[in-house]
Amino acid sequence: MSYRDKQYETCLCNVEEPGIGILTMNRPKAFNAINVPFLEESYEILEGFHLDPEIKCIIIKGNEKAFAAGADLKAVKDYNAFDARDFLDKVHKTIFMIEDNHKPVIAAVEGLALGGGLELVLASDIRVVSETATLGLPEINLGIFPGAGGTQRLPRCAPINIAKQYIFTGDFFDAATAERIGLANVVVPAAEVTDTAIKIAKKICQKSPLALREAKNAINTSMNTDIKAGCRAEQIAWSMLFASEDEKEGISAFLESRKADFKGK
Ligand code: CO8
Repeated sequence: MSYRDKQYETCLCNVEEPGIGILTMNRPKAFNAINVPFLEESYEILEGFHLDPEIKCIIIKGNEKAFAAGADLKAVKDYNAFDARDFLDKVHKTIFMIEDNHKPVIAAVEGLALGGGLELVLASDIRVVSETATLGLPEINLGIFPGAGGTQRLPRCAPINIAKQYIFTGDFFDAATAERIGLANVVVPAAEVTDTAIKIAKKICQKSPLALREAKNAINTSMNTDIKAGCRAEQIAWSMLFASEDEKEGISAFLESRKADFKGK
C-alpha cells in the first residue's frame, strides 16, 4: 500500500495541491508532543515524499494551537540512558529525512514550537511563522538540553551568543524575535500561515526538481565543510545538471522567451 493511502495515528498525509506533500502533526490533545509512533509515521511519510516523483515540495505543519510542544514528556519520563539513545536514533532518522530530503521542506508554524518541535523547524529549509507563535528551547528547565540538533542548528542561523542565551535560559521568544534572529523567513498573521507556505511551495514546484535537489545539497554541504571543498562539491553538482533535459529546457525556454516546462529528467 502506498504511503499516500495509509491511515496514520499521529499524522495526516495529504497531497492537496499538485506537487505539494503536506505532513500535518495530529496529536492535538497533547500539543503534538513527539512520541515514537509520531517519529516512525512521520519518517514513513517524509520518505514517501522523498521518493515520490510527483512531489516537488513538502510542507510540515501542526494546528493553530501548536506546531509541536517538544518530546512527549509522559513517554520519555522513565527512560534510562539507553532508551534515550534509542529514542534519539529515531529522532535523527526523522530530522535527517527532513534535512537530507531531495525536496525542499517548508515549516508552517502556528502556536507553540518548543523543544523538539522547534528542532523540526530548524531542520526545515524555509520557515513561515505566525505572528502569534511562541517558540523556544526550554529543555534546560527539565535538567537536559536540546537533543534533536538544537545546539547545532540554532547557532547556525542565529548569532552564537543569541543561541546560547535561549538555550541557557530556556526563555520562550515571539515571532518578531524569530524573524530578527534569522530563524523565521517570514512572519504572517495566523490565518495566512498555510496559504503563505503553499504560495512559496507553488513557486518552488515550477522549478527543476533536479536543480532544487542539487542546490539544497550544495547549501547543506557548505554548512559542514570549508568554502573550497564546498565550491568543489558545488562545481560537480552544477556540471552534472548539464547532463539533464531540465537544463536544456530551462536555457532554451529563456532564449525563446517562454515558460520552462521542467520534467525532472
Ligand atoms: N509532553 C507531554 N505532554 C505535554 C507536553 C509535552 N511536551 N506539553 C504539554 N503537555 C500536556 C500537559 O502535561 C497537560 O496534560 P494533562 O492535561 O494531561 O495534564 C496538557 O498538555 C496541557 O498542558 P498545560 O496544562 O501545561 O497547558 P498550558 O497551556 O499551561 O502550557 C505548554 C502549555 C506551554 C506547552 C506547557 O505545557 C509546556 O511548557 N510544556 C512543556 C514544553 C517543553 O518543555 N518542551 C520540551 C520537551 S523536551 C524536548 O523536546 C527534547 C527534544 C528531544 C527530541 C525531540 C524530537 C524531535
